[in-house]
Amino acid sequence: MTVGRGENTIKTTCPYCGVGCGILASTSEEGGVSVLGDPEHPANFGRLCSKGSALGETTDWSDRLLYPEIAGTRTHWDHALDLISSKFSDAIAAYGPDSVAFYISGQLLTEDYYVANKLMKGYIGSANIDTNSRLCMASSVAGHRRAFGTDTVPGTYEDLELADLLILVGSNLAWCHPVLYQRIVAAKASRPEMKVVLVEPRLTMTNDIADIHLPIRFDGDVALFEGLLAYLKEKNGLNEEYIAAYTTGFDAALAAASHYSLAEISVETGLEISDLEEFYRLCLKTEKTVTVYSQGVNQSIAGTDKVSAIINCHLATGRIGREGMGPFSITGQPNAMGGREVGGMANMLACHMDIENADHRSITQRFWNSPMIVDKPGLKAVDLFRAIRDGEIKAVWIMGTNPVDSLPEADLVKEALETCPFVVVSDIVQRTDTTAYADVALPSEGWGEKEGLVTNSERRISRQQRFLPSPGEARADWWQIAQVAKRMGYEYAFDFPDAASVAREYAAMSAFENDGDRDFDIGALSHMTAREFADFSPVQWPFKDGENPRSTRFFTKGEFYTSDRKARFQVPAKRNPKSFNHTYSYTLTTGRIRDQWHTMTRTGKSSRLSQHLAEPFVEIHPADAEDLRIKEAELVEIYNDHGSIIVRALLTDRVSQKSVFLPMHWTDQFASNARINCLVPANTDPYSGQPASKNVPCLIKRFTASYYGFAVTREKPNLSKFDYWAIAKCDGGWRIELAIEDRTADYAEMAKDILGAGEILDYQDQRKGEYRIAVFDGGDVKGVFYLSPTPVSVSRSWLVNQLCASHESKISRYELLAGRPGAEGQDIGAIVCSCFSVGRNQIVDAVTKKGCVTLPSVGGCLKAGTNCGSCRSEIQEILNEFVVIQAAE
Ligand SMILES: Nc1nc2c(c(=O)[nH]1)N[C@H]1C(S)=C(S)[C@@H](COP(=O)(O)OP(=O)(O)OC[C@H]3O[C@@H](n4cnc5c(=O)[nH]c(N)nc54)[C@H](O)[C@@H]3O)O[C@H]1N2
Ligand SMILES: Nc1nc2c(c(=O)[nH]1)N[C@H]1C(S)=C(S)[C@@H](COP(=O)(O)OP(=O)(O)OC[C@H]3O[C@@H](n4cnc5c(=O)[nH]c(N)nc54)[C@H](O)[C@@H]3O)O[C@H]1N2
Ligand code: SF4
Ligand SMILES: [Mo]
Repeated sequence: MTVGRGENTIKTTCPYCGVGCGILASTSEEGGVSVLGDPEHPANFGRLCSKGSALGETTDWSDRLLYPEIAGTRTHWDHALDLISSKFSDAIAAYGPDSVAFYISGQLLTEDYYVANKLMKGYIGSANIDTNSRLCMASSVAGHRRAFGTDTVPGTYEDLELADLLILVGSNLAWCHPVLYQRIVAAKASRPEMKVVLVEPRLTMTNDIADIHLPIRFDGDVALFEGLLAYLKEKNGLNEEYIAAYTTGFDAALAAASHYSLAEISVETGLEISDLEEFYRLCLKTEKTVTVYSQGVNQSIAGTDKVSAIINCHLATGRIGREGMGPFSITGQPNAMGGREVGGMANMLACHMDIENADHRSITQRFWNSPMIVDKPGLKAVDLFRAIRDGEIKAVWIMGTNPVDSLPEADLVKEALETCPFVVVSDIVQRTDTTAYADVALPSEGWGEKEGLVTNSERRISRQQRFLPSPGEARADWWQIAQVAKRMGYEYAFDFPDAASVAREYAAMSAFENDGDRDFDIGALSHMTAREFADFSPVQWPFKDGENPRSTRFFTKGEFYTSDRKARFQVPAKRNPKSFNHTYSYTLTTGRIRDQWHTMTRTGKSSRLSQHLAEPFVEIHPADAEDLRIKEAELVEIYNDHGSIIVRALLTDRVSQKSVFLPMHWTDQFASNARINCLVPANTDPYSGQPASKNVPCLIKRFTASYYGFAVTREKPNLSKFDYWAIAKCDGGWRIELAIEDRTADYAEMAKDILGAGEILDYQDQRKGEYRIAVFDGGDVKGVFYLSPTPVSVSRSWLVNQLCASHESKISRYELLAGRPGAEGQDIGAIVCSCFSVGRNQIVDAVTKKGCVTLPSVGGCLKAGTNCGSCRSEIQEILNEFVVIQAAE
């Protein structure tokens, strides 16, 4: 895991979250990749989280799409590109430019985004190009634009450390932006007076740093912040000078906010009046306040209003654009911000210019010297896939995203792709739920193989660097688009020799006729030489031609990007609390887990990352489980009018009663039936078009399994016969959870399907209905399979390491059948620290038997938590549990 800084070490940027950490990557002679945090990168100063640290385990070529394919058969690039250009051109000729579409991704590099956007909006003449940022950042973008006149994040990461009050709204920072979370933990340790408030319906690991947790009712956020605005006014806590000098619309916003009594706000937010008052008092007296928000805010039918309600409070107090102050929308994907800058969404032009603005359209068209320029927004993601389903779109190109899993009404997306006459998918992985529908699949270069720019949450542009050979015939995404553009007749505008030339053109565009009336200006990069591009150092924008790089904040003294340079207060839509009530008994919320990234195409390849939570699950309150007669670790069916899925029940009071939490990650590649988006209706925010993925009505019932199974196997078996299965990578093979409904199923037959043939050792307990079997090949175990009428109870963390161990002795073979180590061995329990594979039982032992009562002492004893730190909040939770018990004894 450690790397030196030898000659073959290069600087690059992490391809996962929007923190945008700098990485030092090295390759060994055998082709292995190891990574370290870059101590000089201003996002992470050397830190990395569990996902970043495991990057070296995801760069092998297994599962990769290596060659272009037409209808699943390998073909030449020329054939594939010719076919795409003719299908797109034919559709445009027959049905017009709006009959084709691109659906792209915040995980593409800026250069990819720029070329795609240029082709669609300036040459094809449609704005039917949208991105998965629609599911992610669209409400923040809409909220920024209507308040500031442009999509600007005013502050920097440093502000989060300098704040005296940090309000985290709908953000599970500890798991989703772990390095930024670690920076806050460090800041709080050095300035204990800093207060953190967590506004979050569940108890998440982020609660570890919270002084106050406000377990808000789903979508109660607008009420919470409107209540705050009214309170600040009542207590003379507003900055009247800032309001008067730099804003308009305050009176209307205040009038709307003052409409509700504290008692009404208490009902809408589900929070006690005393808790509301405590929070509001803290806001009143703390000048240095930063409000960080993420998907609990954006992914809502009131997402844009939530953003506005938050921004209103910052404008009204003048707490914006100054050290330790401001609203801070944190981005999810590595280049979510870059995609916004480059106009990757259906309702924007490049470089933060607006489709609706005739001057901006003219600037864009003249800069590109393009035959046309769009003058109306295109279809946003949800509408785009509906249009595909309805036959309006004849050809679509999907790039760097997996919509069959990640869009709401996901089964409609399947139907749409089945119906669409021509589907192109560019991906790095051969088999995803989306490539299954590709007429043409194009192999893209992945992280480490491609090069270009990305922008993180604080407007800092960094570089992803190439340091690995491209597998097979994989090519850069921008190259693929440029090749098609050339074949469509636009050779002159898409003749980019390399990524640097794309970056230079884009930088020049940002400065073109920009006299300071557009925020986004990176003109200084327009003269970059190839060498400077290769050695690119992270830089925050704006970065104007002739200026030196510097750290900047926006709006300290107004200067917003509206016609009168004043910010606009917004009036959130009138709320009808009754509209939150639905006839279903449960509310389902969806989100992320620590060690997986979205649809798991990359993190799912790392056996270390796959051990933390190895199966799709639902967090359900013990009281609800009792009502539903569901016991711990049984399987449950979650369903509604849209669909149904089967997952494992995890009983916990981290969720409140009548609400459940499900992770978004599992796909048909990793589980039989756990694509949560087949349950999520496509309800969208009226301004941003962002789907409400966080507040989904559902019902729950116990899944009646006659048998539960667990297996570890060397080979990946075909599991389609089972009613439930989930598979995860482990060292030397796979770990598999199973269930079947059929009482009469044949044990031995099942075992053969899973383990194959070999020397058998088995055991059957007829009374309990249990069956256990291990199959050997000489001294190696091919696999072990356990079957039971109740959830299988074996030591999974021990078993997943047995595929790589020798099993010559009888004793060790019987231990395998027993499913746990003998007296000598240790059952380490569920993995908590994935860097050093430290399990829960080991930590409990260290606390209860070895006197480790602090995080550093657990680290000293077991190394747990000493590398990336992503597990520290979980260790702290175990400490809290057991140190308190010990103290009480
Ligand atoms: N490990 C990991 N990290 C990631 C990712 C990943 O896949 N895995 N993905 C990245 C991406 S693209 C993104 S966008 C970010 C997302 O980062 P986050 O937004 O932090 O993550 P989520 O888990 O989607 O949702 C955050 C929380 O919103 C809460 N919530 C639900 N409804 C409401 C509500 O009405 N109000 C409030 N206040 N809260 C609510 C949920 O309980 C949940 O805990 O993470 C990024 N980082
Ligand atoms: N219910 C629910 N749904 C959600 C969310 C939620 O919280 N709840 N969150 C939403 C959010 S915020 C997001 S960002 C989305 C994410 O959802 P997706 O974007 O669909 O998820 P990923 O797994 O990141 O998909 C990226 C795809 O690109 C491929 N890929 C990786 N690198 C490259 C590359 O360099 N080039 C190309 N061409 N392909 C590459 C990967 O193999 C993978 O197939 O999900 C959204 N959906
Ligand atoms: S916090 Fe983790 S996932 Fe995010 S950029 Fe840093 S190392 Fe990558
Ligand atoms: Mo996202």
